[in-house]
Amino acid sequence: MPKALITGITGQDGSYLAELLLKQGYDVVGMVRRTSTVNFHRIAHIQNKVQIVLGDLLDQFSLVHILEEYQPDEVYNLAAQSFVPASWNQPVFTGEVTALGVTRMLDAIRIVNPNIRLYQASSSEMFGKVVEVPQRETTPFYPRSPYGAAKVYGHWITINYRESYGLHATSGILFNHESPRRGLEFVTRKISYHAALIKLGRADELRLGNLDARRDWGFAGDYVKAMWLMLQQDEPDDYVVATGETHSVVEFLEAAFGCVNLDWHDYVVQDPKFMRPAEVDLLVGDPSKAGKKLGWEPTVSFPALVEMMVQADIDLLEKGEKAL
Ligand code: NAP
Ligand code: G4F
Repeated sequence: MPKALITGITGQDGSYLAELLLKQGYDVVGMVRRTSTVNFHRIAHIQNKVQIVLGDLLDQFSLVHILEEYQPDEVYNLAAQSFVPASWNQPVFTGEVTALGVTRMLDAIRIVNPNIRLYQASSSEMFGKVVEVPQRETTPFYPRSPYGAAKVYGHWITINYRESYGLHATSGILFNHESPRRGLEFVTRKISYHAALIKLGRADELRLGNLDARRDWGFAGDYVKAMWLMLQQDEPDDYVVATGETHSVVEFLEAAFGCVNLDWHDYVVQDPKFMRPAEVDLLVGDPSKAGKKLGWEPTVSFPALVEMMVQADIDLLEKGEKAL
């Protein structure tokens, strides 16, 4: 039975990836950091099928000990401070986790067992103020936030350990991917949740920042399949994973409020609090390499994704469950 270690298993992607790997017959180990209250809501349904181990990307020895103890064949490094606005509030912390955390994991692999395959969660935020449309593996980076800059470091140190030590270290440059398990602070889930709240009469406004930003939004369940496919290749490489379509925040609003037969103009208030010091205006990826080499393609369209998220939030609220 192959064994995989997932860092960030309590996050959106970690939960979908754990489900996928369990279905593929993997023994799954999930690394979690110590918190004062348990935050396993995304993996509650599979908690008895995975092994949970305490560790932190800030703590080098915890990574070495976990690799020594569990001897995984594959490591999926999904852990990060992943919220872009928080990276301006905590730029050093973001660098420690999202950038240097990658080096800590790469070095732990090099020391314990250089045959372990690594997936590094790189991001389309690295393209930032884009110099080419659409963005592909060869597009130069121009990050626009401490988060984006940290991800550029993580991306290049992954390539460097591949070239320096021959590690099977692969970097997936994933464009935005969403789901009902997306954190409430990200714009898609903020919109789907508020559309549901407003429809059910439990809120009367939604405060947002820049409505003109454009993103290439896909479904997280599709994107974790690409991560797994990358580690099944004989050679490590870098891959863009995207839908190839771009939509604005306004288009997301139209679709989401359309699902509940409301007009978003009646509820949305623009609030300077949610504007960013430097914005990423347009992201759209070219996933043709992932299509050709991995046989990967997205299965969920933009309207289907929006509807899935709004419906899930309505169901959640109608059941009286707390949104997390
Ligand atoms: P997420 O929901 O924010 O999950 C992040 C995970 O990292 C959580 O499990 C979190 O644990 C964990 N974590 C944070 N700091 C840690 C530390 N110091 N040590 C150990 N674990 C730590 O993010 P996501 O959307 O699933 O994204 C997964 C990865 O892909 C991230 O690296 C993100 O930057 C990257 N990415 C995401 C997207 C996207 O659109 N979703 C696109 C490109 C790249 P807690 O639960 O304890 O907070
Ligand atoms: O949903 P967002 O916060 O995602 P963002 O910044 O694109 O980052 C996400 O995708 C990256 C991949 O490109 C990941 F690497 C990263 O970890 C994360 O998952 O914001 C999307 C857009 C931005 O342009 C933002 O300015 O929506 C705009 N926006 C407008 N109003 C808002 C809001 N974003 C948030 N979070 N909240 C608002 O009220």
